Order: sequence, then C-alpha cells, then structure tokens
Amino acid sequence: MIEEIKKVEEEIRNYLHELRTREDLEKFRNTFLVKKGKIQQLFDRMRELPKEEKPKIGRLLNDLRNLAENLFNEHLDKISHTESTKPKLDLTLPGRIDYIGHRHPIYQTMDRMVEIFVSLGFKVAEGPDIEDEYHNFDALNFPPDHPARDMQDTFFIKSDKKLLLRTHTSPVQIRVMHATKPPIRYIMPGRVYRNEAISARSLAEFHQIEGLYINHNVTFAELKGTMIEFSRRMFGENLRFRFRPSFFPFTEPSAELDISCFLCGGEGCRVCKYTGWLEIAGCGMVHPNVLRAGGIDPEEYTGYAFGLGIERVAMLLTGIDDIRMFYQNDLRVLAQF
Ligand code: 2NL
Repeated sequence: MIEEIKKVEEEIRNYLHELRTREDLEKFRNTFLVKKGKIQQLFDRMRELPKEEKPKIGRLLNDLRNLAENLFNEHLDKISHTESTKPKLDLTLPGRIDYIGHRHPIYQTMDRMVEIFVSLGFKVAEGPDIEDEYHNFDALNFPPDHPARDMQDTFFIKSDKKLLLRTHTSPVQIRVMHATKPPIRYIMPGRVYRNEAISARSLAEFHQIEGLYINHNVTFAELKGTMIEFSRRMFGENLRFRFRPSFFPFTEPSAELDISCFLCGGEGCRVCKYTGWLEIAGCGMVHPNVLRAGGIDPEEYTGYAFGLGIERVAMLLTGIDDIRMFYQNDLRVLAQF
C-alpha cells in the first residue's frame, strides 16, 4: 500500500510540467481528485487494512490529497493570472486590411500614354529638371525677346542667370538630337515648371509628354496618323478629329489637336464647355532652326513633334475639375483612381 501511495505521489509530481492550460488542470483533477480518482481509490482500500495500519496509511493518504489539492490550486491561480493579463484576442473581429498605396493618377495617366507611344515604336528619354537657357529656349528657336523668357513666366536659379527650371520637356529632345543620329523616334515624359498664378486650371509645377520623330521625308500626314492612333487608344475608338492652325516657335507649320468630346459624343457638355470638342495636344513639323540646333541637316531630314499636358488629360479621364486636387494628397480623392 505504501508502495502504491509513493507511486501515485510520483505521478502527481511528474504531472507538474504538463499543467499549462485549464484543460490540463481539468485532466489532473479528473485523474486524482474526483470521487473515482486515484486518491479516493486508495482511501477506499483502507477498509481491507488491519486496524493497526489504518492511522499511518490514513495520514499518508491525507498528505497525498493535500499535495494534489495544493498543486491544483497553485496552478489554477497561475493560469487565471496569465489569462487576465494577456491582451484579449477576439478572433471573430474582421481583419484589418492594410492600405498599401497605389500609383498616383497623374503617373497612371503618364504610364498609359508612354505605353501607347512605346507600342507605336517610340523610345523614352529623360533629362534634368534644371536646364540652361540654351537647351530650354535658344535651341528651340525662341527669339531673344520672347516673353516666355521673362522672369514672370520662368523660374530662374538665383545664383546663375543662365540656369532655370525647364518650362517644357523639349530641351530633352535637343539633347537626344545631339546624342543620336536619325531616325530619331522618342518621347519625353517629365515634370515642368512655369511661374504661373495657381488656380483650378493651372499650377506652377505640372507634367508634360512630348514626342519627336525625325527621318528622311517625314510628313504632316504621319504626324496626323500618329496623333489619331494615340487618341483612339487613349480616349476611345469613335472619335472625330480637328487639327487647327496654331503657332509655336519650335514648329512650322503648327497645329492644335481637338478630339470630339468623349463624354458627350460631341453633343456639348460641362466638360467640353458646350463646344463638343476637347483640346488635347499641340504639334507641328520641327522648325528647320531647331533641327540645325540639334546638329541635323534640315535639307536631308524633316520631323514632327507634339506635346501633351498630362494633368489636363488626367482631369478629363478622372472627371476631377480642379487641378489642385491632384496635389493636396487627400486620399478620399486619390484612392478613387
Ligand atoms: C503643347 C505644345 C508642343 C512640341 C511641343 C517640340 C520639340 C522640339 C521641336 C519641336 Cl525639340 N517641337 N515640341 C511641338 C509642338 C507642340 O507642345 O501645347 N504642349 C502641351
């Protein structure tokens, strides 16, 4: 009998390491402390013992029961304590969805435009935001007294009268002309700067994409074909087109491209200001002076060029009617696109 009491005591002590959860504790109780448990079974067998042995065994069994009860209570306390200090985890709550961000609508628009021109055979070039007067104005056939050169229109770098923030991406085209021989077929997307009053329609920093194609016998018909194909892919198949005569110092002849309003189909609406037309690009045949400045002989080569404002296109495609909204970083606006 004493042997068996020792065995159960050992069992109880070995159990210690396994008492971690309420379930473990419940198993412990069911094994040792309930009416049919191992300790009570030993108590029951006291009946068979000779009278003299009963007090001794009785004491041993009481000690054994106390040991088991104390261990049970100790661990119950421990488990209750960790349960009450552990942060409550409610597995029925919906998960938190992290907002991981997305491309800005201006750059989504720019990416789409670049993608279309690349599919038409154009390569992409980039250049510095800080330019000199030569690349930004002189090489582009701006006369010395042209108003765009004025401090009112252009941001000059204070420390150096010759340096400025580029007012268009055209200086990159001059750099490409110097760096490569025709055929040249490049687009230049990028940020440009003009000293303008900020309003719903204009900002002092915005984005442009320009294109340039120079080869033997390039004609205005090819310019029209490229602009029309680009417009169909960007804005839709069922468009009508209008090339209106215009003027830029760097092209001759020059034109402005209108597409029929893709919102009202040309019927007239708020976006097209009830004209049925949307102005989307400027373009023309590269002026011979510009080709010469780029080291290309205008007797041998001709070329076309075009430019589009990216914010303007993004406004048409998103329906945002105040250009400042693109740069206020309000996610209630930007996350919609
Ligand atoms: C507009 C008009 C245009 C060009 C940009 C260009 C560049 C070189 C030579 C000739 Cl290097 N032209 N670029 C030509 C016509 C129009 O942009 O309204 N842009 C938003």
